[in-house]
Amino acid sequence: HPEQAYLDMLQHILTNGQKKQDRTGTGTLSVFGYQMRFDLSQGFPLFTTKRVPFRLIASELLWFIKGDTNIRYLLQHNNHIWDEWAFKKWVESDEYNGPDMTDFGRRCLIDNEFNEIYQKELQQFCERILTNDEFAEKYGDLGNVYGKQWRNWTASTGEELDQLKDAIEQIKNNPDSRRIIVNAWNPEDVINAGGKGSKAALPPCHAMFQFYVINGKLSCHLLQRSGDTFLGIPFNVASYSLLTHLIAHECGLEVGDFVHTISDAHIYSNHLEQVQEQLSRTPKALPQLRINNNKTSIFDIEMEDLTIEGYDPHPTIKAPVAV
Ligand code: DHF
Ligand code: TMP
Repeated sequence: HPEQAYLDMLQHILTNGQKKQDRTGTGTLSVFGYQMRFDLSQGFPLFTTKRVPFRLIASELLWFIKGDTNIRYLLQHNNHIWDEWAFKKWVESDEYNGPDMTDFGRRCLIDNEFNEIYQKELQQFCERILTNDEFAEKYGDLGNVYGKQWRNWTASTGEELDQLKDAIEQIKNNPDSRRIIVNAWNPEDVINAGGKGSKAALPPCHAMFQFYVINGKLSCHLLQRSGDTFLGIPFNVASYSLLTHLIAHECGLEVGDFVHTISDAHIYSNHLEQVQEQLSRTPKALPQLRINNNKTSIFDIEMEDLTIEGYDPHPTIKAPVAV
């Protein structure tokens, strides 16, 4: 079963992972360098051993493809996966004068009273992003994250580069090229990222990807510097598989493999029970992706053009995200 590659990775980290501290203070089990391969013709790798919310993955990917970096678009699609990182910038700003939110990501897990205040504050923040243009412009923007780097990379000359569009042009016109790369890792933005005055809320985790065409099939290789294997990776696998499908659709190609290399592949110490639960389950048949045939360009695709058929996963497994 194609999903076994993922379950094997979780088991490999449980067995061979080293205890490693991390930026968020949560602690992980970690291995360095791991690769998975998914043959996309075998079904769409939206994992079935827990429910993975396709709608959130698709709206996040369309947000990247639009070149948008403001969480307002995500909130309009009822997608809250990036809230904490925008909220962090807001509560660390000089303009914030509400209740103390220092270290909110960890405190909300251990202090119920604080969690209530935090949830209220976060909800108000989202409401303000949705309704107040000026506020959204200032505090909804995550900075030079994926959308910016994919579509409007600013060169030292000031010129704006559209890496994604260029990659698609190369796939169409020069498919044997070994240079079809989109790079989100910009050292100018990343050095000191996350700190005050930095240019990105979180330095890109999925840092670089490359396409490969052979026998009329499009493959994609992603290099991810850091992977939260329980929460983030199922999203990343589905997201890049969707991107590969969309580009193949535009270019008149079939889909080949999605190859996923993760440098620091880790399981957070507060995800261990969830991982055990997931490993006790048997994968079911993978679903199929359908893309509206009346649209070709990936830049025109919207949520209603994408459907997942035959998805019957095991139930959701909840886990806290380390901020
Ligand atoms: N930080 C960390 N520590 N891990 C991440 O995976 C991560 N991912 C980010 C940003 N920062 C991160 C962006 N992607 C969720 C999934 C992906 C994601 C952010 C969050 C998440 O919480 N997923 C939950 C619930 C989603 C929901 O229903 O709202 C899940 O169960 O998959
Ligand atoms: P880091 O910047 O200290 O590596 O923390 C980022 C965390 O977020 C790390 O656990 C990896 C995880 N992550 C993913 O796994 N996938 C993603 O798409 C993103 C944005 C983050």
